[in-house]
Amino acid sequence: MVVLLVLLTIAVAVGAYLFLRGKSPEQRQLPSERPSADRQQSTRSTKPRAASTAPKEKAESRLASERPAQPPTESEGARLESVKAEEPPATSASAEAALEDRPSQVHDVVGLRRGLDRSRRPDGFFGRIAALLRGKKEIDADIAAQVEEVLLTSDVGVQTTQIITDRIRDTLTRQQLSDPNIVWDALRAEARSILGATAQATSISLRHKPTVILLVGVNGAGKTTTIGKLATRYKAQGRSVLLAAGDTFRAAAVQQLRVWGNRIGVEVVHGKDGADPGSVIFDAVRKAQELGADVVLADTAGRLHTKTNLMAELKKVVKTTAKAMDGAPHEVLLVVDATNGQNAVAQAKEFCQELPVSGMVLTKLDGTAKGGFVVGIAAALQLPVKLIGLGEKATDLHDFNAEDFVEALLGIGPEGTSV
Ligand SMILES: Nc1nc2c(ncn2[C@@H]2O[C@H](COP(=O)(O)OP(=O)(O)OP(=O)(O)O)[C@@H](O)[C@H]2O)c(=O)[nH]1
Ligand SMILES: [Mg+2]
Repeated sequence: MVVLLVLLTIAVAVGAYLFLRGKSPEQRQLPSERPSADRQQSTRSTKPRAASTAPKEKAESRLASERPAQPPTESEGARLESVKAEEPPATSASAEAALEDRPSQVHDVVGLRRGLDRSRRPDGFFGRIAALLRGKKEIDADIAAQVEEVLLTSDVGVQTTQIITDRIRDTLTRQQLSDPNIVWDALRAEARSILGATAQATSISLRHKPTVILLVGVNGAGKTTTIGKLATRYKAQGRSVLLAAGDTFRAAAVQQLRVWGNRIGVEVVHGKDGADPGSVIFDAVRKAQELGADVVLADTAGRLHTKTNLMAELKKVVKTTAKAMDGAPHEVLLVVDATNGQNAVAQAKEFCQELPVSGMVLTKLDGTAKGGFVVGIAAALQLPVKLIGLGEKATDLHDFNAEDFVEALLGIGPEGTSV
């Protein structure tokens, strides 16, 4: 009997072993370890999953583009040189486009948003409008007036604020006006349309050899710093750069430019204290031609737009530069301190009346909560914003792109707002 029982137990054990061996590892899992067919189905097919991975992918691709450009290695530099040597002369529009400042055209929305942090805080441009609209069942006249006030106090300007709010009232139905998300989207669309309209030819073209870029603006706007940032960028792209110390007025100005020059490893052409700024820039352009340099970045002394003699001096600088090279300066960039708000708009208008300004550089956007200023000044001057400064470091210079900027400043609606 005992023997029979032992034999039976062995037979059952062997049978169970053989049965289990015939199954796949997956089949051997305990039911509780296996994802249910329902769960698999639901994660594969529902929209929330698609929606939650898309921003991650976007963020990753943006983060990849966020990395600062590294200086080319020796071999990369040589490659760049040979590519440049092989380039045919720019004759057609497409050839010109190929010589645009392409490598810097990265879409760094993450970096932009970080730089615009003050504007996105609860007490900033984004935060204040979002707080007004969020959770509202109805956007009544009172809220509309408060939105207008935020736009006005964020230096969007009276006229532009009026245009934006009128358009929103005219285009949205009564029902749409009671939906905060729709109102928010309409605001974003207006900002995009205003900035987009002035955004043609925003890239700085480097098709001339050398391309001469003159920076002008009021005192302390960030001209010299922007030159340092641009020189860093161009050098990292393998281009040869010369700096012209056209600020012969301020005692420490040449030294400030030399510090940048030494740091980046580019030559600074300068004259004696009090020298004629035009002649310094003339010399720099001629030297760049001799050396076959790609870019001349010319600094000028800061000046108040109201000082007619100083504005006349700048006009002379432009004329003298043209004598050094036909068509130069190829860009006259007006550097504007964004923290000066509407004052800066008035100053900028005066500069534009006196000089062939080709675009703006808006600096210190990291230091203001009034990011709406960018929309205001672009609309008031009808002048492209070419670059924006978001800090003091060499890498804190961004190409301006209307889409990216609006995304960074007003991205995500009021209900899903994060400030
Ligand atoms: N936070 C911040 N500071 C900036 C930015 N651009 C320039 N600055 C700072 O602004 C100050 C003035 O910059 P400068 O480049 O000397 O200005 P400038 O227009 O050459 O001044 P002048 O030569 O006196 O007319 C410096 O302390 C810079 O570091 C920016 O985008 N963000
Ligand atoms: Mg300066």
